[in-house]
Amino acid sequence: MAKMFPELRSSSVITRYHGGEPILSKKDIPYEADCIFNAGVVKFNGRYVMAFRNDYQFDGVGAFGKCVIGLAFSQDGIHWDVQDKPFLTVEDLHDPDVTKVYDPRLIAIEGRCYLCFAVDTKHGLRGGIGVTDDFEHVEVLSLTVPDNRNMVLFPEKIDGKYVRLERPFPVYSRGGIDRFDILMSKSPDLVYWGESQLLMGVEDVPYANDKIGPGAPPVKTEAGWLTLFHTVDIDRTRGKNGWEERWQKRYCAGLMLLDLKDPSKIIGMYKEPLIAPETEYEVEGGFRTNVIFPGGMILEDDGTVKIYYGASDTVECMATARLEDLLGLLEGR
Ligand code: BMA
Repeated sequence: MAKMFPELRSSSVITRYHGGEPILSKKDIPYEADCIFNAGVVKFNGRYVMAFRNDYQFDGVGAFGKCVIGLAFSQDGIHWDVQDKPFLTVEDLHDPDVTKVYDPRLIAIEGRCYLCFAVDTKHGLRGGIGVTDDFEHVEVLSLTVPDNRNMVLFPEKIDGKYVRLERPFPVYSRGGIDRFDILMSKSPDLVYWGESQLLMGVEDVPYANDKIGPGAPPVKTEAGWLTLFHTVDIDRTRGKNGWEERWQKRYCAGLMLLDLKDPSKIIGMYKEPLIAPETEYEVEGGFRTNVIFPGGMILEDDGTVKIYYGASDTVECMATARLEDLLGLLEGR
């Protein structure tokens, strides 16, 4: 039987903004919206940009009829002006196979803004990479084969190549259950990807027993690439909430450090969750329970780190920490 983790707590170096109150939720959206979560955030040309997921038209049972990606701008990374229409929809992809776009991440590379996103199709889940220069249109550069998602890009080329972290879903070869790991691939042009290799297995995370996946795009520090990932532990005794008959998973945010020159080397990992679900919004205020889903991390000039995460698939929240405190958590350095 899988190991259980009854109590998981957030690190004391983390401070939740306003005690865990959302920084963005449906009341802030000027068009039809219900659940606002799993956002990507980047600092780009002097302002903060957020791409967020909006699930709406809840069927009252367990699913939403619509899901779009919205966009917001901010001067301080906390208060947001939401654009008056969605940024990326299923229709924008002009592909009859696509049924849903969601879970965006934003990355600035060489003066352009890139978007990674998940795509559900009638033939599997795919990971998309797009680029925008005007924050009106997205040019889609590539889509993975199924099943893969949770992709993040590094903010610069390493050894002349673009690098991404990703999370395929190898169900067939993993015993028919969730045992999903983080892989890394490289590309000369963001279109053709290869040199794929395992970065971290779920068994390498002491507090996960189900799956892991990339979270926020890596941030460059003198010590290495600092990055957040999500982790899932499952406990079969967990029960019902508002969304599903049996929601037995808990999502946390994890922290690791990758070698600057060779990011396939993990040079530090915090052996406990950086953020575990604890506040009302995170534990039971949403459509799901116990979900922290990190999608953005920004290092400010004064050494403060802003961490953006979806809480229980319903609202977007933020926490801060000092870079030196985050680095101090990492074992193996
Ligand atoms: C994952 C994704 C995320 C979501 C999480 C928790 O599989 O679908 O978008 O936040 O589950 O429900």
